[in-house]
Amino acid sequence: MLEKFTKWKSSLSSQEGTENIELVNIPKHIAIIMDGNGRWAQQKGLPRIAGHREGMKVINKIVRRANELGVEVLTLYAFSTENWKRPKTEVDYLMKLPERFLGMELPKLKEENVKVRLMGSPEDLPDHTKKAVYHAVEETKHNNGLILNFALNYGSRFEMIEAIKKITKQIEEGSLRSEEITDELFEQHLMTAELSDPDLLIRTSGEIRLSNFMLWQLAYSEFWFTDVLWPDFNEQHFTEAIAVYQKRARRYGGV
Ligand code: V07
Repeated sequence: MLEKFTKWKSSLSSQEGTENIELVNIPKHIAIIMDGNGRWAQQKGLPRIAGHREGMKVINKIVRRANELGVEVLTLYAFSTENWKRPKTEVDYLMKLPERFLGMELPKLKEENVKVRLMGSPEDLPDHTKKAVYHAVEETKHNNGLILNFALNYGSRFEMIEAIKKITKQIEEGSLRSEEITDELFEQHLMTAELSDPDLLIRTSGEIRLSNFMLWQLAYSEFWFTDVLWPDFNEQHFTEAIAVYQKRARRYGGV
């Protein structure tokens, strides 16, 4: 039993503590709702966009740690279908973040064998945003390391309605019978068709709800909530969430 546990000391940041983490039973797919960026800025008397910019910097650290630990898929909720309701100046700023992030990080992501993937409706994004994200997807499509899945203009109910429409169309065309609708078939029509369901959901900033995020896919996932605001989130919090996941898995006799 003992050899299953390894003291994990970060090579990235010297101020970090050592976490007890098992290098077996790492969650394969981790999904994160990166909440609290606006609040972080407001608390500091800064404009909300300053929080989004700071939140963007956190992603690098988490991607690196996820890759080191052998996580297979990291899904990040970057922009929801509801976020269009925010003030135009904020939306315009948010829509610049994908190209900013990729402009700085794409070379490193390529080097680290990360595969960038998207989930959502890219059609409604501004052309400059689309261009940047499609370029990143194209440039990393042959990579076989960590899948970095950005939920961009994503909403779970919309995703499911779209799946129902596709299935209904096949029935109308006669290529499918309604008896053939199973959860496996439904899943194949979601935007996560090639991905496993998340094993662990992390939400920052103290909100204890799903907010229309991966409602189908999170049916059996472990949830970990923290009051920490996303710009303050770090590798240590991430490792703690994984450690809690592993403790729960052991308690339920899963391993
Ligand atoms: C956004 C920074 C992180 C905190 C949450 C909200 C603000 C990275 C991206 C991104 C998206 C797609 C992609 C590469 C990077 C991003 C938006 C907002 C809209 F292919 N951060 N980030 N996109 N924030």
